[in-house]
Amino acid sequence: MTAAPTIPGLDNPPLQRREVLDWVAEVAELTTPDRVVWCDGSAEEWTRLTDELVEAGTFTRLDPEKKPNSFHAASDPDDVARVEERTFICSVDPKDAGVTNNWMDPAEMKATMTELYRGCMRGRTMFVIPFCMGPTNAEHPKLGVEISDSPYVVVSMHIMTRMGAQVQERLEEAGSEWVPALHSIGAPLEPGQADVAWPCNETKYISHFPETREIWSFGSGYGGNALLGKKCYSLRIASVMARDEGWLAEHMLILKLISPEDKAYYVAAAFPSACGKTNLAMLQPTIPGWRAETVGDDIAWMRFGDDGRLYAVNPEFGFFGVAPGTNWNTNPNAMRTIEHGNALFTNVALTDDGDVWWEGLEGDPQHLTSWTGDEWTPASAKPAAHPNSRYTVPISQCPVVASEWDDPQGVPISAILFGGRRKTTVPLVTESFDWQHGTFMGATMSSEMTAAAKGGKGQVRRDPMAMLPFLGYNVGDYFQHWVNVGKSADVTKLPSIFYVNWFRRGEDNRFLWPGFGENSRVLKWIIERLEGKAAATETPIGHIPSADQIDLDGISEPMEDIEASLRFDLEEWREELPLIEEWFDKIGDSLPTSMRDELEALKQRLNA
Ligand code: SAT
Ligand code: MN
Repeated sequence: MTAAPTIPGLDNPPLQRREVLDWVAEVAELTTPDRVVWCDGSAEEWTRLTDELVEAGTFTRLDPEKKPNSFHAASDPDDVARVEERTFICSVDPKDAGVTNNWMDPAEMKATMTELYRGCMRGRTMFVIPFCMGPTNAEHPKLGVEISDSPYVVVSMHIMTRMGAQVQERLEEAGSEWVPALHSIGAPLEPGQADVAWPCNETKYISHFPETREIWSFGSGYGGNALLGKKCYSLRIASVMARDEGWLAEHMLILKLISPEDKAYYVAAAFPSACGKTNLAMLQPTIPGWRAETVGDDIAWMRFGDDGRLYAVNPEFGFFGVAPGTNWNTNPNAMRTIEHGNALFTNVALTDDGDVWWEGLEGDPQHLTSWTGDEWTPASAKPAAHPNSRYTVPISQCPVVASEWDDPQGVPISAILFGGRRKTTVPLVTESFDWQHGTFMGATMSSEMTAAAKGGKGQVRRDPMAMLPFLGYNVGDYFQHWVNVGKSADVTKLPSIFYVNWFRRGEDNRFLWPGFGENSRVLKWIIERLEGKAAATETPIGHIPSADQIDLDGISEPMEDIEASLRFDLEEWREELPLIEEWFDKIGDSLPTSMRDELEALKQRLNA
């Protein structure tokens, strides 16, 4: 290792951990930034960086009367979502990446990316961001250090992670595990070259090295590609850690439900990106007496506690929610969280009076600046906000955040929900027969694609446990891991598994189920099933309630729509079988026999 003493800031680190210092020096020498800044996560740092970003034209400060301490950013129009075709799992053996991931040999990927990284921070500041996913006082904290040349990333990490000085102590502990996460936007500046508001590179790589637990990202500044603590660490790398250590790292929200008798239940739910996880996580129940609180909206780490129950922790510190469609009706608690300020809005529209707007938000703006910086009026053909535009806000500001959200013990999960976005076939709610059947439901989950990833919008694809883009290893081995987790547990303490679909449609394409706050009715039925209090009908695909078995008091939708949303349709399910078969064939040899057995059993039930 050679130090690069000529780079200002490099030689004055606030921490001593040798491996971290060596890695930072090595990266600085390769990427040759103008200076190095060690991030402390302070309010002063936030102010300095947001001021600089306003100065640079990347941020617009919003009117503090409307959104205090909040900013708007517009990305490059080509850097607006995760790039799944540029995301790689670089395991030593290609088999370990499996059929659902792009694979490249780790040495080859490192050689390629090293050349991209060479000199890539010229003219820029290299930020060193120590962070911790999950509470810093966890028994085994999940630490990381992100190096990034994007101040937008630093500001976002302030909101989304525990970072800076607060993680220092744990990082200094000899032997504590930490993940090096290297990020560059890949846009060096020549002397005198003017910068652009959102620098990035056409060439993008989001690479994961599961054996060495490293992340290398290049070319994008967008959330999922650049905030490496989120999907890259907390799902792709953590899923590998979880496989090796016997726990689960999942793309799930964590919701606390409180019954009229004041009994608390915790539910974890997996939905693909942009399918309403954040809305469900902040649900405002429409049924009297029931309350809901938020523990997490995107990621759940679940491990068994000493009492044999499965406990979930949210590794994140903020919400990175989809803006379009969010409003005082669909998600009033998100609106209140945002109103509080300290928020960052990316790719939404700007109003003429210093506020933000997006499709679906209240108000009837007659003139806006669209996310592309163009003038927008109601007559404009293009949307004012990008469909994957986002708000980034601290969880702690959520008015219904559960007091346990920051507890390193986590919360005991009673039910796990899997859900996709399907116009047909999948009923509003189905209860699995047991853990293995529930695993099969998760394994065969399908959804119409959304704007959260580039390309393919609307296409139905299998998205097992909503982890398709986030699995750090072979999907077949992942199903086996789920089955193993069930086998290792006391069945009486395992969460029950349910399959839900809020998105079923009628003939004229209307939604059959009202969704949002009304989903509390489905949750109530689920809780009553756990308590042995609710009835259901057994069908070939699982237990389904009839309309009169759900509390529909006060609902305004026509009863035939509700009934249609709950319907098990034999013909549709017979049509689904070859699609499941095709999916399982694609997985090939690594598919556990138990999943083939479940498919056979389903076939027999459907043909009985
Ligand atoms: O872009 S992120 O991956 O962070 C959000 C999402 O797609 O779920
Ligand atoms: Mn997500």
